[in-house]
Amino acid sequence: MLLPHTVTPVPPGSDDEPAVTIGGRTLSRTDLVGASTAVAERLNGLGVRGPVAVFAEPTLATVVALVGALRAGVPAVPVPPDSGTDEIAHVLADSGAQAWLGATPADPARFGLPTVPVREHARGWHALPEPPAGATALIMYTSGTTGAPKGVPIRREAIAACIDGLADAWAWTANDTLVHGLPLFHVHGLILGVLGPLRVGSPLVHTGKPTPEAYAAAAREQGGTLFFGVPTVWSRMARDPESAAALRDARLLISGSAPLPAPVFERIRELTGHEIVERYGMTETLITVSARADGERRPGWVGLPIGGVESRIIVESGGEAPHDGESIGALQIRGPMVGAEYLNRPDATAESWVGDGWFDTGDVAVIDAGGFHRIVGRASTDLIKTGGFRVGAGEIEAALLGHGDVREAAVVGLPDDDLGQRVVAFVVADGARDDSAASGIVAFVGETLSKHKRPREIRFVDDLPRNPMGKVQKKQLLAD
Ligand code: MCA
Ligand code: AMP
Repeated sequence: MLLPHTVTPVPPGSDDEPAVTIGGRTLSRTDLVGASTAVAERLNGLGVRGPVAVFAEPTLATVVALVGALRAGVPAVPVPPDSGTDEIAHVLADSGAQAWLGATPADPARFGLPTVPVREHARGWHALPEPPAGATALIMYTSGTTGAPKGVPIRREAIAACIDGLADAWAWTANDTLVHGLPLFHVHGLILGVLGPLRVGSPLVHTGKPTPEAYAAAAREQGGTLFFGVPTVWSRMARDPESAAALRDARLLISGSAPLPAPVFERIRELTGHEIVERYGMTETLITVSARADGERRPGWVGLPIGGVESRIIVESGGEAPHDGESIGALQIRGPMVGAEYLNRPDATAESWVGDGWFDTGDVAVIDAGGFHRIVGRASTDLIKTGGFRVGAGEIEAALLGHGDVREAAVVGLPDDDLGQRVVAFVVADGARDDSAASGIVAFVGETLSKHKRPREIRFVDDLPRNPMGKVQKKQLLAD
C-alpha cells in the first residue's frame, strides 16, 4: 500500500490496471496517482491548507479532486451537486471552505470563493508525505431532526478502519471489481464506493445512476463481482428479472443506508441466487455492523459488529438491554471508525457523544445471543430516510415556512414501496390550495435545499393536530 492510512495503493506490477471507470472513461492506477499528485502539488504550491469544497458530480474529475485533496492532507467538503443555494451557502460557511477544487455550481461568484482548477490530464510525481492519521480527511454534511445539516469531520484513520473492517467482513480483495452508481457526496458512494476500492486495490465501475440495467451491463461487460446499492436500488432490481439474472455470477450483493425489506431480500434470492449482505452505519460512525461473506445473512437483520466495534442497547432506566433478540434499546456504538464531534456544534456533540467514545445513534435496535443486530427504527419520527437519503423534517419545514403562502407546515415520512419513506408535507396555506399551488411550493423547496428533500406530496389542511402545549402531533399525521 502506497499510503498506509489513505487510499491510493499501487500493488506492485499492476500500475496500468484500471482504477476507476465513470461514464465509460477509465483512469489507471498510475493515471490516478499522477493526476491526484498534480492536484496535491497545486494545493501545496498555493498554500491552501484549509478545507476545499468539491462539487461532487459523478465524474473522474471529482475522484481526482478528492484523492488530490486527501493526498495533500487538505480536508475536502463534498457538496451535493443538486443542492439549493441556501444549502450550499450553509455548507461553505460552516465548513470554512477556502476554495472550490475543480467543478463549481453555475455562477460560483454568488458564493465568493476562488476556484483551484483540476486538470484530469496533468501529472505530478513528487513523493508526498503521509499526513497524520488523526487529521481530517473529509467533512460530510448530514441532516438532524431540526435545523441546517451538521458537518461531521471524518479522520483518515477512521476511513481506513472502516474499509479494512468491511474488507475483512466481505472478503473484499484486489480480485474484485466493484460496481455501483451511488452519489459521490455521502459515506456510501464516496467512502465505501470510491475510497474503498482504491484502498483495497479493486477496480471501480461507477454507472452514473444506480439503475438495474446499468448494473446488469456492468456485470456482463465489465465483470463486476461486488455490487453496492441502497434498498431502493435492490427493490427496483427485484422488479426487473432480466437485469437481476445478469448478477447471478457476482460474488456479493450488498445493501445499506436504509432498511432492506424482507420481500426484496427473498425476491433477489429467487432471481439471482444471492442472499443480499446487509450492513448498517451512519455518517457520524461510518459503517459499523455487517453480515459476513462467510456467515449468516438474515432478512431484516444487519449482522455483527465489524473489526474493533463495540455496541450496546440502552433502556430508558440507563441500563443495558439483554442480548436476547427481543429486548429493544437505544443503539450506541464505539470503535475506531466513529467520529468525535459535529463541527461547530458543541451542543449537538454533547447530546450524541455520551462519554467514553460512545455515540448514541438515535436508532432503536435489538441484539440476539449470537451478536446479530436488527434495526427496529429511528427513535425520532423527524429523521426521514427516502431512497437512502437522510433528511430532517425540521429543515424542510423551515424551508416551507420561507414560502409566502405557507402559514404552518409539518413534514413526515410515510411508508413507500419504492423509496422506503416518502416526504409528505401537511401545509396550512394562506393562498390557493390546488395542484398548481402545491407544485409551486415543491419547486420552492427544491431551490432552497437539495432536490431529494422536496416533498413528494403536499396535503393542504385547515390546521395541524397539536397537543395542549402547541406541539404538532406527528403520530396523528402518520396515522392519516
Ligand atoms: C423526485 N422527483 C420529484 C420529486 N422528487 N419531482 C417532483 N417532486 C418531487 N418531490 C423526480 C426526480 O427529480 C427524478 O426526476 C424522478 O422524480 C425520480 O426520482 P426518484 O424517485 O428520487 O428516483 P431516482 O432519481 O431514480 O433516485 C433514486 C435513487 C436515489 C437513485 C435510489 O434516491 C439515490 O441515489 N439514493 C442514494 C442515496 C445515498 O447514497 N444514501 C447514502 C447515505 P429525473 O428523473 O428527471 O431526475 S450514506 C449512509 O446512509 C450511510 C453511512 C450508510 O449506511 O450507507
Ligand atoms: P446517514 O447518516 O445518511 O448515513 O443515515 C444513517 C441512518 O440510516 C442510520 O441512523 C439508520 O437509521 C439508517 N440506516 C443505515 N443503514 C441501515 C440499515 N442497513 N438498516 C436500517 N437502517 C439503516
